[in-house]
Amino acid sequence: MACRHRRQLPRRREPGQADNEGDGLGDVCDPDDDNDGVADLTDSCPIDAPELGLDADGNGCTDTFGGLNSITSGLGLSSNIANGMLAKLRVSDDMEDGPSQMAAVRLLAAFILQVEGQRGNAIDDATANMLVNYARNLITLITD
Ligand SMILES: [Ca+2]
Ligand SMILES: [Ca+2]
Ligand SMILES: [Ca+2]
Ligand SMILES: [Ca+2]
Repeated sequence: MACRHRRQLPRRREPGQADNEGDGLGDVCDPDDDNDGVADLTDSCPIDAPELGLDADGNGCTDTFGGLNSITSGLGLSSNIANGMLAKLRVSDDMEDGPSQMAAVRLLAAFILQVEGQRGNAIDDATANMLVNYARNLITLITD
């Protein structure tokens, strides 16, 4: 379906044109279908806005253990640092569904401490901020 020029038209829903978040701009014409501030072209979840703004990496999706795992894996850290960080995430992820929520939170706190330990060394400042915010978002999601 073509995107019609409708700048002069009043805001209204057009029948037959999907409008995911109901802002009056049909998906075809809407550069951001879920109004999360991440444009469709770069939004990994184009019709799903992150929960409570819990999107530390700005990919347009609610942050997940899997997401932090792949970011951490992709940092190019030396294997002893990366393995320690990834192990904390893996065990925390295993625990958060069970009765060990607090253990999962403690492991994420340990992950944050490890990031802080590498800040300015193996991990640059901006990346460290993102990783810490990401891990905090996971804590929020676990304890919510
Ligand atoms: Ca819309
Ligand atoms: Ca979006
Ligand atoms: Ca995200
Ligand atoms: Ca999104």
